[in-house]
Amino acid sequence: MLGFDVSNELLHSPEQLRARAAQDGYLFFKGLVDAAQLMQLRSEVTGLMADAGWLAAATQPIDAIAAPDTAQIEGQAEYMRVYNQLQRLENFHTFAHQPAILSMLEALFGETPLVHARNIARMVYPQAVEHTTPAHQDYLYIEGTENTWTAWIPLGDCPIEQGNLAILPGTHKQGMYPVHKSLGAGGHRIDTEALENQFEWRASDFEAGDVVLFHSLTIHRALPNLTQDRIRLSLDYRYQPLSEPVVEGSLLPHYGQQTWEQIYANWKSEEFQYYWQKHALNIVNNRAELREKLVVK
Ligand SMILES: O=C(O)CCC(=O)C(=O)O
Repeated sequence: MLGFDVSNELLHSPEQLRARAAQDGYLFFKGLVDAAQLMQLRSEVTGLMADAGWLAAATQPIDAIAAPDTAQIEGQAEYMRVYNQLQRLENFHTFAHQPAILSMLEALFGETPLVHARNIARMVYPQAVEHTTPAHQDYLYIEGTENTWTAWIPLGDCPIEQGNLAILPGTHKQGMYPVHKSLGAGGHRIDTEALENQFEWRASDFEAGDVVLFHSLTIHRALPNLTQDRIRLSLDYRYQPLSEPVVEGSLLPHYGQQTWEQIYANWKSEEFQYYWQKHALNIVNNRAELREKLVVK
């Protein structure tokens, strides 16, 4: 599989940045975010996993090595117990406001970006390959403006075999594709076989600090985690132009199992609490029929 094109040289050329984004539907940057802060967050997340007994005895928590013969699967009770603790980490949410991401997006959007509040982390086990995130377009789940971009950021170095994100560049130009019910994040899969004559999948190894961002209509999926015992850890943060429509769900905690008040309970700073309330947002409803129309029966 071809690697991502690196766009760092476009960071100071907004027009070229916009042209590449319009052409490919994704942008990949080496070392865009602060690797030391990212590793601090990794140590907090893996600390929670170690406390929960998820990691192999006599290993360093930071390495996220799974205890033998275990798999935690997103949505299941034990996964959610730890995930809800992760959701209360201040650094997990504040990291979405990394200045380098925001200034790049300001150039891309030509206006101030809105950081969605519904931040997501993934803890993906090699023993759960059937739950690998299937090919999909984020707009199905996010709605609001199509001009929403997801930043996918592994929590540390992440070689391709840990199950990195793969992208089908150019697929953001033809609207929404039909979906089939599926296992894995989101629960719906686009059948990409026919598209692969026209478009080519890309994916890359990541070093701590590398970021890939993609448009809400760009088809992407996760590759299987083919390692023996390494848990793939990654972040999904979402952004859109401040003036464009946003649905309320994008401003609520992921999974909705706890309130912002509970999430903020032990935070040290108020700077990034309820930050979106400072803006007069264009809040719109979900289109209830969107998914209904796209699911192939
Ligand atoms: O990291 C993953 O497995 C899924 C990420 C993704 O596709 C998404 O959040 O849209």
